[in-house]
Parts: sequence; C-alpha cells; structure tokens
Amino acid sequence: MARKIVILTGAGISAESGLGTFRDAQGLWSQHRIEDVATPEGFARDPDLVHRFYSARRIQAAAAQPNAAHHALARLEAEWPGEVVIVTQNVDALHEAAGARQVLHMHGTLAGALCAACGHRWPATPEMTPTTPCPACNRAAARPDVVWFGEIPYFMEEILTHLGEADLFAAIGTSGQVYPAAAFVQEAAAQGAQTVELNLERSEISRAFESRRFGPATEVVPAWVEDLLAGR
Ligand code: BV8
Repeated sequence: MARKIVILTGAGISAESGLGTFRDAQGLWSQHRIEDVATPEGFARDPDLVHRFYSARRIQAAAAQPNAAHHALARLEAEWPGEVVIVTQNVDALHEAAGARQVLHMHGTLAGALCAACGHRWPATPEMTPTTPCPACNRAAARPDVVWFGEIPYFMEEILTHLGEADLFAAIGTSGQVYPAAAFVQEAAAQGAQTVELNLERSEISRAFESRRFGPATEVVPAWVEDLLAGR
C-alpha cells in the first residue's frame, strides 16, 4: 500500500509568487501589529483597518500565479500512488490554482466572507468594508473568513486524523511559530511518520524533523517531489 503523505504549507511556499510572508524582515506583520489586524479584538476596535489589510491581500493574492513549488505538490498528488493531503496555513488559493485538489485551509481563505452576526458564508468581493451587507441577514457584520489568533482553526478533527495516518509528514515554508500547526510534526512523529522540513532556512521547529532540505521552495520542492516519485 503506497505511503500516505501529509504536507503542511506556510507563507514561504507563496513567497516566490510575490505574496508577503508574515515574519520575514519586510513581512506583513512588520507593517501592522498582529493584535491590530489578526485578532477579533483588533477587528472590533478598527474594522475598517482590518478590512483594508485583507482587501489589499485579497486583490494581491487574486493576481498572483502559482509557482514551481505549488505545481510540484499538485504533480505529487496526481502521480503518487497513495494519498496526498495538503494542509495549508495560507489563505491564498495558489495550491488550487496549480491543480491540487485535497487542500485544507486551516486558517481560512481570503476568497471567503463570513457574517459575524448570522454565520452566513459567501464568496468575498475583492474590496470588503465594514458596511458590506450580509446577503442573508442584510446586517453590516461582514468579516474575512479567516481564523484569527484566539479563534479555533478549521478542519482540526480531519487534520488530526490525517496526521495519525501519515507515513510521511512534510512542512514547507513555515516558521513554526503559530500553533496548533507548529505542533503537527510532533503529532505525526509520535505515531511513527517520517518527517522532513523544506524551508529557506532553519525554523523554530527544525530540530523536530528527521531531515531538512534548505533552499527556496521553487528549487527544493520540485527536487523533493522528483526524488519521491523516483523512489529515492
Ligand atoms: C488556537 C490569519 C485554540 C489569516 C493566522 C503560547 C504558546 C503556544 C500557543 C499560543 C500561545 N499564545 C497563544 C497561542 C495560540 C496562538 C499562537 O500560536 N500564537 C503564537 C503567536 C504563539 N494560536 C492561535 O490562536 C490559533 N488558535 O490556538 O485556538 C485551539 C488549538 C487547537 C485546537 C483547537 C483550538 C489560531 C492561529 C491562527 C492565526 N491566524 N492568520 C491570515 O491573516 O493569513 S496566523 C498567520 O501566521 C498565517 O496564517 C500564517 O500562515 C501563519 C504562520 O506563519 P507562516 O506561514 O509560518 O509564515 P512566516 O512568515 O511566519 O514564516 C515564513 C517561513 O517561510 C519562514 O520560515 C521563512 O524562512 C520561509 N520562507 C520565506 N521565503 C521562502 C521560505 N521558504 C521557502 N522558500 C522561500 N522562498
């Protein structure tokens, strides 16, 4: 039975598509404090700032193209004889744009809108504002359908099941600073999965992996996929 591969991706896999990461020098958080733009309290305090932060990213992400790393993971999913599951912390749609099908967005998506009043979800318009009415209840309570700090990530039960069944766990382009994603490597290793980290440089969780491949994602991810498909 071919091995099951579970892959966690972070902002680093989309960096070469031109989308900012969070914690690199000129990262998104350097322009904004996390508390102000990625927490429910920050949204309650200044919904206009938060909507402007996410509208700018939504428009940028919609114009971005998947890179060789996204395409390599889509190729792995198509050609690997076993199951491949991509769990992403990213809110862009570049995995899907590259052709990947089993993608779990644990921190939500820029493409989604959520009504904070009635819970209705609908496709976000590029520019959302605090007065964007909810199509279901008509109240001006629209927010990005993303998971902020202090909120519960999506698909956790399904993700933990996949981690329990993984023969191979890979983390790609994540600094390993945000939980619970940063602890997935421990979950996978605890039940015997092989673990590999693909990153530009060492991360907070590098030492938790059996092996590491350092370099830009557009180089190390296609090489890694090539090796897997060649049985190396
Ligand atoms: C929760 C929103 C309970 C959408 C985001 C104290 C200890 C432990 C935990 C906590 C704590 N205090 C609080 C917590 C919990 C908290 C947390 O982890 N805080 C941290 C700061 C300590 N977590 C939460 O609140 C989470 N919820 O815990 O609920 C619970 C838990 C379990 C089960 C049920 C309930 C919710 C967290 C979600 C927050 N929302 N985003 C958005 O705006 O995008 S987080 C944000 O950071 C993004 O989602 C992003 O994906 C994520 C992680 O960042 P990375 O993807 O890793 O990106 P980063 O910039 O950090 O790193 C980039 C990496 O790429 C680097 O390593 C770099 O070297 C590399 N790279 C760069 N260029 C390249 C590259 N690699 C390859 N090639 C390149 N070219």
